[in-house]
Amino acid sequence: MKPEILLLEPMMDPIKKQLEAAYVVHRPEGMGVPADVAPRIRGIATGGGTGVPRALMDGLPALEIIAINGIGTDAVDLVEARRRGIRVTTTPGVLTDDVADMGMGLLLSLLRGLPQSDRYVRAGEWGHAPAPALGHRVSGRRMGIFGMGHVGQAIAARARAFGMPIAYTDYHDKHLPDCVFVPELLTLAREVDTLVIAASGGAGSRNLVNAPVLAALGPEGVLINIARGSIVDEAALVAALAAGTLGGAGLDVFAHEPDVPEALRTSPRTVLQPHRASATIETRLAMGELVVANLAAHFANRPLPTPVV
Ligand code: 8YV
Repeated sequence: MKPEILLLEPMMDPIKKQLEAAYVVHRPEGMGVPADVAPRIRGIATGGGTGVPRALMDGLPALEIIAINGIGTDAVDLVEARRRGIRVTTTPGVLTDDVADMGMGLLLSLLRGLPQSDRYVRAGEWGHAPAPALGHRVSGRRMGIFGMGHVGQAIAARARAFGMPIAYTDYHDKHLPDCVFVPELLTLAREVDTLVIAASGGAGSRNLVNAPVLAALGPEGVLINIARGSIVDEAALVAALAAGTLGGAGLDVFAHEPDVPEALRTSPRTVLQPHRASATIETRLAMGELVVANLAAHFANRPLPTPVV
């Protein structure tokens, strides 16, 4: 008999087909699982942002494995997973470049005003209405990276090609060439004009990018977030953008997705994306293959390719 699993986020067709070939796949409406199905669920495939709500986890007594289609584990209670002996896997490595690309894309879009100019051309305004406002130079800006893991280092590699001096904050000095380690985030924000968040989400990083950090970035400073919305005090961000004490923000992630505060949606100082940093065909296929491989290994009693728990 095929094991039964929950699929909590849509996945690409070839991945979905592989899952359906190997498992009885249930796609719950919202997060509600019918009472007769819940006791039979042995696995979950979910996204990094969606994770598994604790109430759902608690209602699945036979749950053995959570395969996250992403690298973030902040939406899964890992302590509880360990306690219950539930395995947890992620998809490291395969999405690093795409996420870093999105970070640079947001930075370029924001500072060069690409969305505004695109709208201007599409609207047939070119030659008929005043040109969009001048943008700001990207090359040579002072890059600060908060969280120097794989994604942070991929951003550093790109920033280097843009002639940017690079500084970063992390738990400890990683002794990286051409990158200055700054232990305090507030100090980092004072020393740079471009802050890219590439840190992990979760309780340890909640609201660390707060009003003082945003004020330290300053009116010429910009914030780029391709990590987790929870890391930013969103109310403080809204206030700083409205007051012009922060120059701008390029955001792929938000505190309460998919809800985005109206002030961010209407601000001329923002460029926004709906959590899309890993959303390329190539990467989503590679991520999905890892989800499939982890589930397959688990149900065949083989070592998991990319376990976290
Ligand atoms: C994905 C993510 O958008 O890696 C993560 O943790 O949040 C993203 O890559 C997501 O996991 C896909 O649902």
